[in-house]
Formats: sequence, structure tokens, C-alpha cells
Amino acid sequence: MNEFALAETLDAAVRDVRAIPRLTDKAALDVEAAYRVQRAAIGLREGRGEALAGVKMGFTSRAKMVQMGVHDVIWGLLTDAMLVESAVDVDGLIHPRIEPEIAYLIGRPVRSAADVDAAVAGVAVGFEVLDSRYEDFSFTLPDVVADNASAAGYGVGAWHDPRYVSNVGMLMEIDGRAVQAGSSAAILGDPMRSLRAAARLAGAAGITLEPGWVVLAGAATAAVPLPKGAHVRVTASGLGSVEVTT
Ligand code: 0L1
Ligand code: MG
Repeated sequence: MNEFALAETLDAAVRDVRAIPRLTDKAALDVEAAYRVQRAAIGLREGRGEALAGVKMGFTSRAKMVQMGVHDVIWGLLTDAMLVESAVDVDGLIHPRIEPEIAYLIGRPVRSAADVDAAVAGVAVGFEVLDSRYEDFSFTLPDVVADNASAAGYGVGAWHDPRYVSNVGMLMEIDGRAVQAGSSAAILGDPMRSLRAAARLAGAAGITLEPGWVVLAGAATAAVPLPKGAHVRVTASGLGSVEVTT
């Protein structure tokens, strides 16, 4: 199967809400080719009218990198249709999970890591909804890269002026019960490192981070299953909270 056909397979899994076998079970796919598949699948979304809205970073904790045997973060693209205002329709997702994130707002065009520190216009607490398109949420590194790093949705709380959030406490509650607690330091030791990596990787791929784009720097804790009928609140010390229902 060629790379465009692989992108169509992933895109159909999203639209049909149907898990698929790993692409690497049948196709020889390295990470470089997997990013081309990712880009082609995003192109299909753009063809349906979605606009690029940011970047998400994945495998930003050392623990997850070791688990996957990788030495670098991965990244994916966010579109405007992925933005969750207040509710997620989990019936439209295969096996969703949610995780607490630190989000950055881009204020000026960023073409390389050198541009990014001065381009931050805001920082917020956020969440990411993950939904691997693969059966059993099971994948190899090229599979998850092709699958846009499992991105399905994201939300952000109120934007705050740029500030250091290298070690702020984060809490995720479902229906008032704490389900995950951690620190933003779990994100590469400092989420700014992840933001710089986003700028580096996007720049190398010829993508400019545009004003108004959001960068999800990574998760402060493990993701948890996102059930139907739930109320989720994610809080980061000094950044307030963001809430979502399902
Ligand atoms: O955002 C993330 O760190 C997740 C990257 C993809 C792996 C997964 O689905 O857990
Ligand atoms: Mg994430």
C-alpha cells in the first residue's frame, strides 16, 4: 500500500469510529515515511475544510520514551475541528483517553527553535483527548507517528501571560475524584523544552508555527480512559482549571 493509501486507511478509521490493525503489520514503514503518512492524513482533513491550529507533542516524559525505546519526542498536528469547547462526544471516538497538558499560545510566526521563546503569547492549563486508531491502543513508533500521535481533541483554560511553569502541580479529576496528580516537570523537565522541540521539528518539516496556534507541550501524568457521562477537571497550580464533559 502506498503512503497515501495508508493515510486514507487511518482517516477512514477516524470517520468510521473503527479500530484498525497496525499499519506495520502489513506495510514496511519507517519513522520518516510515517511522518509523510501523518501529513497526508492531515491533508485529507484540510480537504474537508479543517484548518491547522497547532502542534501536539508526544512521548515527552522520560518514562514513556524508555518504554517505547525512543530517544526523541514525537509530534502531531492539531486542527481547528479538534478543539473541544466544553463537551466531547465520546461516541465519535474509538477508545478515548484524556491527559493533563501544559499549552502555549504562539503570538508571532516561529520558523525555528531560535524564534520560539520570544513568540510565546500565553500559557494555560489544558487537556488532550487521545484516541489511537489502532486495535487495543497498541502500536509501534512508526504506527503512532502515522496516526498523528493519537491526537483526537484538545482544550485549554484561560490564557495567562507567559511565565515559567517548569514545576507546577497538576491534578486531573473525574466526577470530583482525583484520578491523576503530577508536576509539569514531568514534561521533559520543563515544558519550555518541549515547546522548543516543537519549533525545531516543525521548522525542519517546513511548517511555521503561526500566530494563534496552540502547542500542547505534553502530559504531566499518564492518560486515563475517558468514559461517557463524565465531568473532567484539570487544574495546574497558578493557571486555574479547564473542564470538559462527555
Ligand atoms: O500525547 C502523547 O504523549 C501521546 C503520544 C501517543 C502515544 C499514546 O497514544 O499514548
Ligand atoms: Mg498529549
